[in-house]
Amino acid sequence: MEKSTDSATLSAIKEAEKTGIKTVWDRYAAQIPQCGFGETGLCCRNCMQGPCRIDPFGEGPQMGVCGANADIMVARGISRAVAAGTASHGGHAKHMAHTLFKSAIGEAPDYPIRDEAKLKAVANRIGVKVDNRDVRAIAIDVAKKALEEFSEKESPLTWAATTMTKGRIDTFLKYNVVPTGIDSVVAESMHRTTYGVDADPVNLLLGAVKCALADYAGCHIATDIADILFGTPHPTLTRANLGVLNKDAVNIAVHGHNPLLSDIVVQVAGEKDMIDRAKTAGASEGINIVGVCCTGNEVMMRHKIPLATSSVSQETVILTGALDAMVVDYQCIMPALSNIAECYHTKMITTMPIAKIPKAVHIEFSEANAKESARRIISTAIEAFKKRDPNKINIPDISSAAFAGFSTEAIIGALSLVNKEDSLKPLIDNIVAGNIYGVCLFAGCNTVKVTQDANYTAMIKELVKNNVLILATGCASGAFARHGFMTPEATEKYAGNGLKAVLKAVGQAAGLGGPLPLVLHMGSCVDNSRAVDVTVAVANKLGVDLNMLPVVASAPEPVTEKAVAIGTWAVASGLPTHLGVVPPVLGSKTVTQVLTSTVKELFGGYFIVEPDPVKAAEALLSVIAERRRGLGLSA
Ligand code: SF4
Ligand code: MSK
Repeated sequence: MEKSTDSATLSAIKEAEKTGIKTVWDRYAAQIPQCGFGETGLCCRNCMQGPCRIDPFGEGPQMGVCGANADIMVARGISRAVAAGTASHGGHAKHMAHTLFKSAIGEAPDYPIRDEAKLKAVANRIGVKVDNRDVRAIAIDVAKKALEEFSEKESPLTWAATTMTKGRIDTFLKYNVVPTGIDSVVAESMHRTTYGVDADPVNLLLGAVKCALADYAGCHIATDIADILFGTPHPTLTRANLGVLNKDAVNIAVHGHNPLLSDIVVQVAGEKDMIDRAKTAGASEGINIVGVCCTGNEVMMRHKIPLATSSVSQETVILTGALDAMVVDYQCIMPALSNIAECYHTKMITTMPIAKIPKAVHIEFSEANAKESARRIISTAIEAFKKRDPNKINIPDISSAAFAGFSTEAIIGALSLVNKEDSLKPLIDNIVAGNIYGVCLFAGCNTVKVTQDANYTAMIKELVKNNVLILATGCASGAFARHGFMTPEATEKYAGNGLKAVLKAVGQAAGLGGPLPLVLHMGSCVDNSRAVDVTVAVANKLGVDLNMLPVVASAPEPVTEKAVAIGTWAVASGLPTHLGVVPPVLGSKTVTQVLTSTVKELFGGYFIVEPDPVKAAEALLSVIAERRRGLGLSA
């Protein structure tokens, strides 16, 4: 199998091979064959009588020591993955909420409220009084409401209940999957999956749905507060791929998820004193911040920061030999980075108390001294720059233009330039007319198990040819950005006639002088909540529920437990959701059947597992056709 379709990644891999540095692809090769029990979800070590394994071929044991069968093991495994994903997004959201609170009471001076309009819109939505109140008072109430979401309440999670359709909420109530606390439902999931608790696979899976809906609320909180503190994104043009590293600048990569760190690093990197120090150290072009993974998305869409790479290829940024510091917060950061950094002058810098990595420098980051920490981080990078080995520099001269930052507000704003009175009308009219055949949200990662980006690039071509509007978040948008799909030129080249005409009309009305990019970049993984907001607005306008719309989701190269949580709430929200990698469920026919079929009767959404990208696109097109027929539209 080819390792990547991205020539910059391939060039970096070649460099690693030359110098004998092991990358994710080598470590994966060393793991082959991976354990068949694990791959099918048939191993359990939830207690010390185990580990237990079930023979998928029916010859060996069919039960663990306690009597747990394949269905129980697989359902418990999925449920725990969703809980871990929810804990991660929830942790990120809680961090944001604490910072908003500290900002409002004057304890986080580096985090002013930058988007009062967003603060007021969120306050209105969640029932916080706005009229004639001081911004700080509103922010305190919004932050408190957000923090209340984490422990168990009497009522459903506000950030889920106020952002979904009524039909969805009725469905969630009907199946008793309404979460009342983000942390509490994670704890409940851990409880019900521990030794000797829930042994009913369907009940376990419904528990996973409940937890996933808490994940959705966490994502939405994180998006809302990021916009309040750092500004709601609007379309901006930048570049993506390893060619964005600059040999004449101090290069600093920000990697992870939370803009609380990366946004401040970007701000401080623009200070004259910092730039002068970099220049004095010999970096004639000052400081160059580049992004990796979701924190890269956050600063790309708010500050035009170029995206170096994402997900599976994160090590390649160090392999350029021109990276002076890799600064990380949390999530999706390979521990291997610090080993690779050791082979270069690159300083690996951790910043969060819950995410330390051996051999990295730890510069603790707190809201009270954010800019000060950022200055220390940048100074460390400048010192590292002085030790660069020019012989090791190998920056592939490869990058693509990329438009980023299509927040819900930006999309609605662009549409309202076409129709002032009724901004959603152009979108709905074009869906009805078939110019937009359907909508596909691409999300999730790159995995070492798939040739990097191959699924994304093959699927998008099939879908847009058939006039499917593409939204993207997370490392999905990284893949599209690196391959030039987030440009108007890609619209001209790949979009079907109907889609092209719509993207041209909106692009021209928005003053771009050409079409909108082929992919509308909505942000980081937590910003999948933005895609829900647009979809809910359309559903409410049409007076239908989400499970009737010609909207689908796809994670063609998923990796993380967070992706499992997002996929699960996408399905519960009524979206048919494609996975390009088989999750560890095949050991249970019951669980596989529930996730790919039975769940449709309950929520309308379901998983479509298809590793072949062309077949996957065909499957999504036929789902869209079915949904269109259901609405009485031409299919
Ligand atoms: Fe084995 Fe049951 Fe313990 Fe799992 S919980 S390790 S199946 S005894
Ligand atoms: S960073 S979760 S590799 S999308 Fe959000 Fe990328 Fe997947 Fe992490």
